[in-house]
Amino acid sequence: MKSRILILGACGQIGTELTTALRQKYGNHKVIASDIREGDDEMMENGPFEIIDATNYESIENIVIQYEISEVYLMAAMLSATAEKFPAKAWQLNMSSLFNVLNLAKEKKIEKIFWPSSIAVFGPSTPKVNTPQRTVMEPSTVYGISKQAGERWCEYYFNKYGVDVRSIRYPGIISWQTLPGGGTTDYAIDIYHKALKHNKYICFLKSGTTLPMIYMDDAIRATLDLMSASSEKIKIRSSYNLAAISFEPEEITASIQKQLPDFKIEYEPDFRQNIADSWPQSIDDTNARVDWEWKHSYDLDAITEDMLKNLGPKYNS
Ligand code: AKB
Repeated sequence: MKSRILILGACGQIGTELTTALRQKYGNHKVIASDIREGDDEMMENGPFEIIDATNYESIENIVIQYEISEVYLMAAMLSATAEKFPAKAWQLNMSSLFNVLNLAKEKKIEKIFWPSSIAVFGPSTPKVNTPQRTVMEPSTVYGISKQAGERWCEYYFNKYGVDVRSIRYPGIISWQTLPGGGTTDYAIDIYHKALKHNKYICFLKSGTTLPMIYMDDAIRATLDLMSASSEKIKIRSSYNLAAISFEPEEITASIQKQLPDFKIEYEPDFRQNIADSWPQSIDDTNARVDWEWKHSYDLDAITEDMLKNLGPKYNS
């Protein structure tokens, strides 16, 4: 029986930690990491690694056949802020990579897919507080439009072709191992680096901008739990709302100041403010909690403690 896993986009923020977690769970040789570029030493040395362009169907198919892959985690994507600068490229990458894996499953070359969606599927007309699973969705960003269209296609491939595709609408993900690239929620990571380096952070969002966030450890656990849940439990084949905490820049600042009392924040909002303003402030994730027993464990102070503990040595703090 085929039983290997392929991660597309393994060198990105989520892909890096997902690769480690999957290798710990299933064994290094069972998890094939891939990206358009080589990863760090740990990524390259701990298990198989292949260069794959996720927009190229044949190059994915070759690796699927060569390694007898059964599951694909498609983590390659262009995030919200970068996608606003390169709309056509973002649409091409985000959609064609998804069609490639959906079609591989339709043709029974793989058995299961994980595809990440995002809170970006919601837009300015969506209820902002405790945003329900099913509600008005009129995303105003290229990234959000691609994620919403992707969700529709996932559900379509499940209903029409029986493709076992599973998905989470990730909030902003906070992590220390790999820097994020080109997202709007990235400020909540950058702030820790700048706190340790300069004791000051200039925030590209204005004060009072509340956004839903989650710690990487929780996000990875949610992903593994969703993928290992039995099929009958997965009632939603578009994408599950997922929540942990919500905060505004003042609150993360106050949390950091508990450990670095002299830390200061200033505000210089840029184009990312419009993106943040179009997104929910908090998310209702009852379906995930009921269907596959999702529960987060990190609150803001626990995140701050772990971030500063792990990033401190990098800045000699
Ligand atoms: C972004 O900010 O673009 C991402 C996301 C919320 O999907 N972190």
